[in-house]
Amino acid sequence: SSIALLGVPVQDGTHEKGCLMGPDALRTAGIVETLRGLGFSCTDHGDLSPVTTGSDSISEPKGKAINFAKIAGWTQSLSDKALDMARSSFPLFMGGDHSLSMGSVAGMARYAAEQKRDLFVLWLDAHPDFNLPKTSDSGNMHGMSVAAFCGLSELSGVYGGPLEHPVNTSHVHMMGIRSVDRQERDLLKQHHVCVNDMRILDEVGVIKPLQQLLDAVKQQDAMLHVSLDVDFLDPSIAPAVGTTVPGGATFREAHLIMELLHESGCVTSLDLVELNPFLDHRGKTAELLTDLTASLFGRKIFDRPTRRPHFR
Ligand code: DIR
Ligand code: MN
Ligand code: MN
Ligand code: MN
Repeated sequence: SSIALLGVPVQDGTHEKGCLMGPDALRTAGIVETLRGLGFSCTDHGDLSPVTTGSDSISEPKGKAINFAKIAGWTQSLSDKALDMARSSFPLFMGGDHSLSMGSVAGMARYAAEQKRDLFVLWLDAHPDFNLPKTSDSGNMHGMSVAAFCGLSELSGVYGGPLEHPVNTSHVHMMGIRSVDRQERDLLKQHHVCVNDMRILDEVGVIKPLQQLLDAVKQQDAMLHVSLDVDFLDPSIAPAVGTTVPGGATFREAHLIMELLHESGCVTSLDLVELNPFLDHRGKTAELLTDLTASLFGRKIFDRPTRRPHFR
């Protein structure tokens, strides 16, 4: 089977600059070579360019949504490219900030519809990213991705009109959540999103909530998109992100999730997002993301390379 990598160097969805270097940091960490080493054929499609959307075709929403037209340009470009990549391979999207999921997930939902299958999303993040322009305190669009690809009408302008294949909100499963805005919380409840916050991982661990999702995916023969925000991980192991939140997933929790996902055989596409190499220590976060990706594609602990001493 073949993996198609795409860099999406968008950073207009966040306030902190540096995410545009994320794709190159993952390449430098050896993501292509690592996947080839696991026996996959792996093509790097380079970096995506956004389409320029004429201001007449963009209806800006009421409220705060910084760089709305630019994000619309990335989203529409990426949705088409994701659909195209999915027809021939497993798409792996390298961010870029989390607004990229507006395009990657929408594209995968279009592909799922072509296949007459449903799409589930596993959202690994400290944040639910379920804000709307009218609920967001920051106005940063990386905090609105899930609301967008679930088809909430306030954000349909990023797609140039109502979304034809929105993801069902009850098909979105979140893990690692520990920073929720007040009005975002009300929206999540209203739309029946499955939110496993950090407390749930503390109490029952990662296996049970993950198994619930995988059972649902298997039962419906659905597709599964995984979206991994660096801030899902504890800042002590993954410092290279603009929005660190204490108390994140540990190294072993993260690898266990990836190993279980591999064994399920359910995953059909992946985002690696919010990596800001400008904030990293000697590429350690890029290497951790590469190692987690390797676990998702079947690498076992005993096959992992030993890392250089400065990582200990
Ligand atoms: C916050 C932070 N909820 C916002 N979101 C982040 O700006 O809407 N998502 N950092 O990853
Ligand atoms: Mn580049
Ligand atoms: Mn996020
Ligand atoms: Mn986040």
